[in-house]
Amino acid sequence: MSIKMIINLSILFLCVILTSAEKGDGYCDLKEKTCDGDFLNEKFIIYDVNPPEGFNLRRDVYMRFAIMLSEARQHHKNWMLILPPWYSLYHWQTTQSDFPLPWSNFFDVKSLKKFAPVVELHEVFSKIESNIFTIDRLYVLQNYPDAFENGEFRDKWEIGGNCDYDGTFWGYNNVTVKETVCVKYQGRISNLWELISLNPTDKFVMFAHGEIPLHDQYGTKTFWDCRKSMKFNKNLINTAKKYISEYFNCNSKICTTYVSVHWRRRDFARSRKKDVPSIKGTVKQIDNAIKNYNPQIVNIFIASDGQNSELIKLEKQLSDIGYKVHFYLPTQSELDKFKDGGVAIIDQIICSHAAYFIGTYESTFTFRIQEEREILGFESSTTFNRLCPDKGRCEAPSKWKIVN
Ligand SMILES: Nc1nc2c(ncn2[C@@H]2O[C@H](COP(=O)(O)OP(=O)(O)O)[C@@H](O)[C@H]2O)c(=O)[nH]1
Ligand SMILES: [Mg+2]
Repeated sequence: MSIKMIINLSILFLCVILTSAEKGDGYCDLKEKTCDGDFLNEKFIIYDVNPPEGFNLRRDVYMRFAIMLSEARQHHKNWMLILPPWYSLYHWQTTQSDFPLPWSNFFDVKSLKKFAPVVELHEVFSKIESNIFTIDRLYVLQNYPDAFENGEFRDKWEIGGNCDYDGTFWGYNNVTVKETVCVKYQGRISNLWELISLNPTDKFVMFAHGEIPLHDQYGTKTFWDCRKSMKFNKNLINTAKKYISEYFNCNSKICTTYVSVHWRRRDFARSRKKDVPSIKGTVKQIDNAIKNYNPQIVNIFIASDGQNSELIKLEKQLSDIGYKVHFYLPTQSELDKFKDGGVAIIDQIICSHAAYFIGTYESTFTFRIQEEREILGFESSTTFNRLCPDKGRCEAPSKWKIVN
């Protein structure tokens, strides 16, 4: 046996030990030299989402794939999930980034890796030999025209038809695909393995319209374990904590000194007119909620994508009846650093720690705040509250309680 072979074998051995040792504490990090063996043996899935979808729906799509990949590990499938970078989101109107942003800008990727075998796309780029990243097969998922065939919704998929990939490969121009396959798909995400198994030699597989496959199970312990692993980037947390401490004099997880509201406007106020209140209606509902919950509270934190003119009106009307209204207004350097995506997360963190929260009906931005509050341990009556329309029915929000 040559010295070179011995060294190679030792590295392989070390890698096996490290990978198994790491199982309890996360998955192999491709940046570690010891994981090179893994890169050769691993296969990779990456996905893209319907271009107009926002950040918080995309977080749920991530969870579907992360859970699918984490469960696959338990059946010794050597697949990893590549985290699709954030690029040019429709709602990011102040600071559109010219380049794709990695997940580490927003999340604690080490924590994600503790739950699922995930890698950033730039980590993969640094491992491949070519300048071009070639995806073996791109499955463009499409909805069936009729989800309820014979009145029944059932899991199914079918290859065929016409389709185009309508995305941008996360802003990269060095990405190509060898083969594109159109697939009509409905039902649980784990059925994607059936598709993948049709081409067992594929190493890099991509799914476009990753929002189409659904969670196998929603709200289970595994769901919440995955959700808990989605910790935010430390700088965002620290900025939010500093704000809470400064304006609401609270340094604990569960604050008692302010109420928070997520007031979703823009496309929501236009397309869901019957679910959202007017400014006057919003003021009345916030005032009633505080009077019922704790009339001592005067501080209100508002997170919103609303226009300045609307926010000024809302602030004035609340101040007129004795409240102190707060918004998180980033400095220019914070905006440059965190971008719209980070600022939105800071808004969410501040909402999450408030004594009482009122959200917008069926907004995924609101859902993510509610989940965070469940994780923090708030009484659910302080979390699952919504703004109602000025007139007409006001359905209670669904309560997704944590399972530990
Ligand atoms: N900073 C900030 N941005 C918001 C707020 N509400 C909505 N947005 C922006 O609008 C986007 C809404 O899309 P999405 O995350 O899918 O949530 P949804 O459309 O409300 O379900 C967010 O990702 C943010 O970029 C808010 O309260 N504060
Ligand atoms: Mg949305």
